Amino acid sequence: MIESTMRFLINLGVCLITPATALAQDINFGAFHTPAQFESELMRLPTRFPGLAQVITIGTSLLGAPIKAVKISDNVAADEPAEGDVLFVALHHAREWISTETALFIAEQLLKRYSTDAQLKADIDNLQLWIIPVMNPDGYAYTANAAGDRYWRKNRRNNGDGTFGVDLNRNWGYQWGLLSGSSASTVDETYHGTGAFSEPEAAVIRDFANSRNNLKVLVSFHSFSELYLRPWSYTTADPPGESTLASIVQRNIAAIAAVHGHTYSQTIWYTSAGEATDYFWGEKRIAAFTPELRPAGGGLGGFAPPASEIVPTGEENVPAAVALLHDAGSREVWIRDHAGDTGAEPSAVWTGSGWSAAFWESPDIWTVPATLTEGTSVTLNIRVLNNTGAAMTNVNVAAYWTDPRIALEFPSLTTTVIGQQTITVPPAGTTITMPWTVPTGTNSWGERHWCVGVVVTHSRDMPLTTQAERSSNVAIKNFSTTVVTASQTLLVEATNFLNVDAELRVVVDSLRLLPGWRVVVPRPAPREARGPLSGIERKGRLLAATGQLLRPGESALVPVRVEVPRGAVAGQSADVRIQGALLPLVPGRRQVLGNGFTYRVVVDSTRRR
Ligand code: 0X9
Ligand code: ZN
Repeated sequence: MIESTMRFLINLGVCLITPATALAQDINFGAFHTPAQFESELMRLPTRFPGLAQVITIGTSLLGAPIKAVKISDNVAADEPAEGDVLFVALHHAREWISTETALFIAEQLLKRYSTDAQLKADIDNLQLWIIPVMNPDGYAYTANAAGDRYWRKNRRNNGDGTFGVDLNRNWGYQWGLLSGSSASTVDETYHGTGAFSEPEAAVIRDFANSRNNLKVLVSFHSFSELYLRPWSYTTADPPGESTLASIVQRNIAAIAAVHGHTYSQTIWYTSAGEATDYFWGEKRIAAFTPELRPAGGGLGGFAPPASEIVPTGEENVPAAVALLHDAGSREVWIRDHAGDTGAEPSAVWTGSGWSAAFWESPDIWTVPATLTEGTSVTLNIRVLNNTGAAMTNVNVAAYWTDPRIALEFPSLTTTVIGQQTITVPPAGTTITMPWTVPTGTNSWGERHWCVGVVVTHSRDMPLTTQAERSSNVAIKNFSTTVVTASQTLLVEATNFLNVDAELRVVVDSLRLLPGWRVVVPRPAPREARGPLSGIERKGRLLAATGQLLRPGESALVPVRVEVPRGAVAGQSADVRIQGALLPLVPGRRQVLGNGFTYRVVVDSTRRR
């Protein structure tokens, strides 16, 4: 009787005290969580941080377990597609428990610091952060099950031959199946599965990432060895944009080392094809990294370090995560992609028939003289803007040129360095100059067109992609080494690179024409066998000519002429932008032809109307 009364009182006491303390109670990282404890801590975050944290189920594992993501953002219940997205994933590999603990540790730290760290708050307010701490729930359950195996790596696919499991970090669709640190043998720890994305766990993360409007960076946490890896994984060769990735890796390694003195290394001694970060960089040019957490060494036991390693591992990885959020969420130093660019990313989007803005026409990149004669040395001018209100020191500005028909990203394997400077950018911005020897001859498509790209990097504001329209740190400018006079006709060449018949659409943007100037696009010659022409249409400042049908592989030359009024003075000039697109005759997406070009048209003394 006394005993039961006592129990009642104790329980009552617990009932009275629990609600307040449970909300305030931090997660205990003094021991590895069981999967059930982990789940309950995860589900407690939205209650502890209302309006800021949400847990959603993004898909289901092979054996039917939910795959969950913690979303951290202001207005957390609303999807804000204009904001950038950041994705952290852990536990591709079941036994790498410290990666899961670290993902949860980072989530809790960000949520706790949000209210006191104004910079972090601003970045989170400007982003949607998604943390998927357990990508492989079936494997996780198996490693925690006494009847299972603490050192299980793969998922729990029954391969049908007495073996189980696919290595989820060999199942991604970039270079999938290449026998480079990836195995076709079901029994192997690196078995790649029956096809790219054969495993629902990898497909769920891929689909979730693709459903995001504006994914900027991916971190895939693993253990162990204390490394901070970047693509490529499938080969030891450098990827396009290697220096962009390497700068981030070095900055993050320094941030990690500053906490407890553990300096993570940049390289691993083996390759792995079908790995997650290769997919994101290879397919999408989204910066992606693989930190391999503590410990630095050890055999199998390295996957089960002492629980006392959890907190320091989490602590040293928070600053690198915060730095990536700032890269993604802020715009400290930047260059405009077009005159209307505010720094928001993307600065232009494909609308189905053209780009919403000419992002290859940065007003902050120009030459003196403006007219380019091949082989001559000109002065390249670059204006760098500063959004912080204070001088920014140690800003690295790198300029490159390339053949825009080969690659339109900076840097890439085919870009040539024009120059590189480390500068201070005052609040009002600054313009730097460097000499550039104008390329001679023609590009790979036989055109006298070249593209200059500029990349601005600061340790607090790094580019997360090599593509101008998706990064305020990257800007490009197309140049033509041909100057046409107003009496000449431009011949614009377009090739149908699709494998179906397509209608050619040429759009001429007369935005910069002086009053009275006119662009003339002759009606394409009729081809009876290929249907009627739809002719020429004028919409605002755009002149569009459609109707020319091209077989696959076929090219057309479209004449474009600029007519100037009688009063035009010799030497006056205007830039005419020309963009081509292909409209497939079978249902399909319109395809843009290259990035378009801008011709400089000058009035010469022999002009006529
Ligand atoms: O092999 C893997 O999937 C990763 N290492 S782990 O010990 N956690 O399994 C490394 C993936 C990244 N690999 C390279 N960058 N080569
Ligand atoms: Zn791993």
